[in-house]
This record gives sequence, structure tokens and C-alpha cells, in this order.
Amino acid sequence: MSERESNDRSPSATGAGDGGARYLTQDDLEVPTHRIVAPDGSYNAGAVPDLDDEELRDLYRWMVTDRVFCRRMVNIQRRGELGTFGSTRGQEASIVGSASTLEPDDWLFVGRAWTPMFMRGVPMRDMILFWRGIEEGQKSFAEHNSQIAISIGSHLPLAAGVSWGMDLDDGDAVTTAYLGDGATSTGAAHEAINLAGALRLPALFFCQNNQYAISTNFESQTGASTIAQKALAYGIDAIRVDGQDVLAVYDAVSTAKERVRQGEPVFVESVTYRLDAHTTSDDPTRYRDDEEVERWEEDDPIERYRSFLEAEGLWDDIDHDAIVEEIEAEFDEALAAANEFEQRGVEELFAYVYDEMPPELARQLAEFEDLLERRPEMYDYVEQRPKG
Ligand SMILES: Cc1ncc(C[n+]2csc(CCOP(=O)(O)OP(=O)(O)O)c2C)c(N)n1
Ligand SMILES: [Mg+2]
Repeated sequence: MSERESNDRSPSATGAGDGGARYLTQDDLEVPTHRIVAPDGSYNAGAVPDLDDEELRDLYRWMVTDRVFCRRMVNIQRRGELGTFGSTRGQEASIVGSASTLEPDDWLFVGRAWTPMFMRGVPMRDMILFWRGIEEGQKSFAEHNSQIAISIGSHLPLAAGVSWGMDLDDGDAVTTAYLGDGATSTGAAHEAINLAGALRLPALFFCQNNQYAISTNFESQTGASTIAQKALAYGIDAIRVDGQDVLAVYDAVSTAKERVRQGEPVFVESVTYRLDAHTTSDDPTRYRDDEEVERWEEDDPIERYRSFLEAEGLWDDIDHDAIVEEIEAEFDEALAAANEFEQRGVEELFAYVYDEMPPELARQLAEFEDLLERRPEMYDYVEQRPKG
């Protein structure tokens, strides 16, 4: 028997003899959405992940951190103290539930998710520097195995490559790559997820389907009913989870991590919503209705989790106002430290990527410096933001 005949990949394995060509359709696959706490606060007690009281309270604290950080960043951008910023308001459960599973040795590639980096030790100051375009901020990102990809999807082949390296090293660490719904339409996502499936790499793809890629809504993004189902075509198991339910996200990602550690890549689709603009440069009223935003605002992930904490008797030990005050103070301090950085020179555009600058970059830098010397008016085209 040839190899082709010996498995069910043979076209004759289905449909033969029943007189008709059978198509696979979107409806063939029912993709359930994993949920533990419902929007009304009721929950499936048997499915609550095994976390102690402190860990459960920490989830709340980090979600509030995410919210406060974003509010402050949007505020300082409005005051002209930041070039731009992409808020994650509304995605706190998705972000914190997933990031709580990170181990220090794991590699983290993030899309729209800043708090995971705080959770593994990156100081807020460096995130402010990053959004001010000060490359030095990224030094600490690298120290904590964390990278932000601005070029959509570009980090996914890197994540697959790092996972491959980990696999060859026989280590215990895994790679977690955050991506957006829009990123799944890039060629890079296809290549990376396919590679992970083909080589069984220790990679976890965590896709935050926040319903938008700037102005492109999910319905326009893809003809597929869900993003999770796409993983199957790459031979990767997937789970779709309610991204407004921090416990469900934690549960989905921590069980996924166990599989990944066994050498089985996993794809997670977290269904969530971006409440704020894409970035502070975007005006979402041009492409979505207020009613839609209000509907999602009513299903606030922090409030949903609070209902659970109250029901479990854990809320009494949480002083929400004190948490907010502490995070505000941390932000104030981070901002003051970031403000100590003076305007940066153009040579910084060329620094930090390589330990030793390769000849081609050195040539470009020399050419750029020469241009600025000969034509100082070109400086007008180099945006030199105050304080970076
Ligand atoms: C390769 C590339 N193309 C286009 C852009 C412009 N861009 C920035 S964010 C974005 C949408 C990303 O959407 P999604 O992946 O859903 O992530 P989200 O911003 O919603 O978190 C686009 C098109 C980019 N940064 N990189
Ligand atoms: Mg998106």
C-alpha cells in the first residue's frame, strides 16, 4: 500500500460512492467559545482555575494597572508630551489573563499589550520612552525577552524561529506571540504558523481579536467565521476564548502552555474589543457607531471580574482606590524619570539594533549626517519631540 493510500488524506477516503462532491464549509466546524464568568457575573465554579487568593487579587490589580496606564498615556499625548499611543482599554482581561502565564525564561513578542511587559519587570519609564521614539527604552525590553512589533505580523516568523531554537536546545521555555485579528491576514502570519505546525515548535500564538484592524472590522477582515479555525489548516490545535473573562483567558492560555511545553504549538483566539481609538492619531467615530462601543463598554472586563471577586468574598480585601493611587504614583515617577531624557540626536535611529554597527548602516548614518551638515534646513523635517 502506498503512503498516500494508507491514510485518510486520500481523496477517495470520503465521498466515494455516495454520488456527490462534498464540500467543506464554514458550517462544518462549530467553534465554541470558552467562558467561566458570564457577563452577568454568574460563573461555573467547577471551572475556576486553581489560583490562590493572592493570585486572584493580582489579576485584578494588573487589569487596573493596564487601565490606569492607558488613561495616563492618552492624557499626556493630548498635552503634547507623547507622539502617539495605542490604548488597550477594554482588552484588560485578555491581556492580563494571558500574560499571567508567562515564565521568566519564556520569550514574549507583543502586539497590542503593554502590561505583560510590566508584569515581567519592564519599568513604565521605558514604555513611555518607547512611545516617545527613544530607542534606549527598548534596552530593558530586550533584557526581559520582550519585543514590540510595529510592523504588523513581522514578529511572527521571529517567534517561530526563536521557538525552533528553543526546540533545538531542548529547553523548557516557550515563545508567546501576541497578534491582532488584522495580523492574521499577513503573509508573515501564514509562514510562521505553518512553520510551527510543520515542525511542532514550542510556540503559542495569542490572537486578540479586538474586532478591528484600525478601521477594518472583523467581517471585512476575513471570510472565515472565526480566527481560531484558521489554525487547523496549519495542523495546530486552537481554542477560542471569551476575552472579557480573565479567568477563562488564564485557563485557556495556561492549559495551552502545558501543551506547548510538550511540543504541541497552540493558537488561541481571544474575543475582545478595542474601546479606544486605534491610536491617538485615529478617529474611530468615522467607522463605527457609538452604540456598538457602548454595548461593549457595558461588558467591562474589570467589572465582570469584580462580580466574581465579590461572590468569592475576595473583594473585601481589595482597596480599589488605593490600587489606583499607587499606580498613578508609579506613573508620575516613571514620567518624571522619562522627562530626564533630553532631545535625542538622529544617530539614535541607527543605534541599538546591532552590538556592532554593520558597514551598510554605518554608511547610511554617515550619509545622513553629511546631509544634515550640508543642508541644516533638513532638520525641519526631522521631528524632534520635546523631551525626546
Ligand atoms: C506591515 C504593516 N502594514 C500596515 C501597518 C499599519 N497598521 C498599524 S496597526 C494596523 C492594524 C493592526 O490590526 P490588528 O492586527 O487587528 O491589531 P490591533 O491594532 O487591532 O491590536 C495596521 C494596518 C503596519 N504597522 N505594518
Ligand atoms: Mg485588531
